[in-house]
Amino acid sequence: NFDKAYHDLCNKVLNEGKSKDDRTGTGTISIFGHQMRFDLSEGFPLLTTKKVSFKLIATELLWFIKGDTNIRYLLQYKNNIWNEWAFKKWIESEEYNGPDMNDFGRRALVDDKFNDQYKEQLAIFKNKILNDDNFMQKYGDLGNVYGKQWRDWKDQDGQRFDQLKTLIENIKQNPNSRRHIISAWNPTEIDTMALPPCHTLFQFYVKDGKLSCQLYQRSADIFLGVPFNIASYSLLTHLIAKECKLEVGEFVHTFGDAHIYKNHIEAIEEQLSRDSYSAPKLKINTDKSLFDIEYEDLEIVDYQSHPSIKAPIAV
Ligand code: DHF
Ligand code: TMP
Repeated sequence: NFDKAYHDLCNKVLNEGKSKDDRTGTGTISIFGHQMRFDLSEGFPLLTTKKVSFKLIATELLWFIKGDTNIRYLLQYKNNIWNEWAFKKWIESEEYNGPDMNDFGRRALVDDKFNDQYKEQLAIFKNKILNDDNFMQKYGDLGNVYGKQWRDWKDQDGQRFDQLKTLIENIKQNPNSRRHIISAWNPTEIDTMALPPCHTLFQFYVKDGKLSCQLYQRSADIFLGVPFNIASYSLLTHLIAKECKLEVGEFVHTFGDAHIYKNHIEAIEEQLSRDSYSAPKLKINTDKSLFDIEYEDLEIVDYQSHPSIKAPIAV
């Protein structure tokens, strides 16, 4: 049962984690190094002890696969998960002349009047990303984040390299290879990114006609990020397996700094008090290639879950 691996991680961090300050000023409890395994032939690992949105996960993954780094595509699917990091670049720019939005993530939590102003500015921002092409190109882009590195890595001579296409060709032609790797961590481009990649590097492994994937996640927000990351890489494994005419094997999830933000502890305890349901199933209702699949081709069936649990994200 997939929820158990996640609950075990939560319990380990709650019990053994040490208090650690972090970039966002929120404060965490953290451990360094952990691994979970999910056998994808047993079902699709969308957590059931809280409701997790498959739509947000799938549209984000398809956005990476397209090589897109601009949040307009996400907003077109009503996916708001990357807004804060684009908004931050906008309010720190020369052109922004609205009310002071410095440190908006933390101030919005403690100051109701500020929160109203922030909501208003964010709504204006989203509207301009969706409707103003120039503005979208300038301020909707998160820099050279995942999609760019997966599909259009640039070497020192400016030559482009498509890691994802190359990976798929290599899996097809030389399944036994131990070099099926994609890296989103491009050290000389980190300073262009709105957020340096958390899911940093992943490797595929083929045995007995089954495709497995292991992810190294350098930094993991256990309550908000990890449920998305598990499902996202599991979906990617299904999509690549289908493309390579393989069955799915395991998703192995390896962590560096795995942390629970201090303002998520109550939410996690609520989730841990719940019993899990059996896992849902993924259906891919198309024979399109991986590069052409759209959200509408994907379906999660038999997903029964407890209600969602809201918690603030650390920006
Ligand atoms: N920053 C931090 N501090 N933690 C993250 O997990 C994180 N993830 C990012 C970007 N920056 C981050 C990208 N992925 C949500 C989930 C994943 C994600 C960003 C945000 C999130 O807020 N999930 C909510 C629902 C959001 C909604 O419905 O719009 C949740 O309850 O799962
Ligand atoms: P950091 O760059 O200071 O490590 O902050 C990134 C935060 O975002 C950290 O809490 C981890 C979290 N995160 C995830 O857990 N999963 C993700 O997919 C992303 C993008 C971020």
